[in-house]
Amino acid sequence: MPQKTIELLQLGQTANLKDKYRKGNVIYLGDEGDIVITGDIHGHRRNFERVVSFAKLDSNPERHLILQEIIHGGPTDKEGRCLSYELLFDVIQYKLQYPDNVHILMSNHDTSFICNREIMKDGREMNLAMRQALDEKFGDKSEDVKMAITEYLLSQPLAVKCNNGLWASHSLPSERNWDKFDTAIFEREIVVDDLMRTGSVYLLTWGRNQSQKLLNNAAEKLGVKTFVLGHQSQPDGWLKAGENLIIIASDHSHGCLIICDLNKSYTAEELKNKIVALSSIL
Ligand SMILES: [Mn+2]
Repeated sequence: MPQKTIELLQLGQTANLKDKYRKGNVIYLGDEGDIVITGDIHGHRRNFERVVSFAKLDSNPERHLILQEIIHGGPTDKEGRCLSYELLFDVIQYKLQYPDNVHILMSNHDTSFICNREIMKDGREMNLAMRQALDEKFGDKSEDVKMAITEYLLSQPLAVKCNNGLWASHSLPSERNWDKFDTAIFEREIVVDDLMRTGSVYLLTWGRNQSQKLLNNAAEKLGVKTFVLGHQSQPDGWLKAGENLIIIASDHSHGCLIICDLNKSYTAEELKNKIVALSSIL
C-alpha cells in the first residue's frame, strides 16, 4: 500500500516534469482549445469533483485545466488530523489520466510541506495536521511517503502563460518584495532555497495585496495582459482585484472557476463573464 502510493507520486512527478507544454517552470499554451482555471482547493473534494465533471476532458481533448493548492483543509480524522493528502493522490491520478491537459501549479501550502514549515489556516497548523495523518496511515513507511510527496510537490510548474495574454499562477510577489523577485525562477531548476523566505518561489506563492502599479510592472516584465491568481481568500468566490487581475477561490460553497478560449484575448473585465459558480455544476 505505501509502495503503490510512492509509485503514484513518482509517476505524478514524472508527468509534471514531462508535461508536453512545459518549458522551464512554465506551461506555455497556444491558440488551440480553451482553458479552465480554478483557485485554491484545500481538500474540498466535492468542488474538485464538480471541476472534473465540468471539464469533461474525455470529450474535450483540446481543453486545459489548471488546478492549484490541493492540500490542507477538508476532512479530518477523529483526532483532527488533516486528510487532504487523499485528495492530492486522486488529483495526481487525474493528471496521469490526462497528462497534457491537467496542469497543477505550485502553491505556498505546497512549499510549506516541502520545507516542513508551520502554516496556519483557520486557526489550525496544517503542516503538522497532515503529517500526523500520514504517520497514522502509513506507519513506519510514512517518512518514505512524505519524501515522495515532497519530490512530487517540488516538480510542479509555477505558472501558465497563454498566447492570448493570460497568465495564471498561485500568486505574485507583494509590493515590497517585487525588487527581490528574480524572474529567472521561471526558467531554471528550482532548489529548496528558492522556497525559503526571500527565495523567489516563496515570494511568488506568498505575495498579497498587489497594487495596480505592481500588476502593471509584472504584466510588462512577464509579457502578459491579464492575471488569474488564487491564494487570497475570496468569500464570494472571486474578485476583480485590479484592472488586469481576477482572483478566484474554489475551496468553499461559493467557489468558482473560469473558462475561456485560447484564441481570444481577455481583459479582467471581460473575464468576469467567464466565471462559473461551482455550485451550478452537478
Ligand atoms: Mn495559498
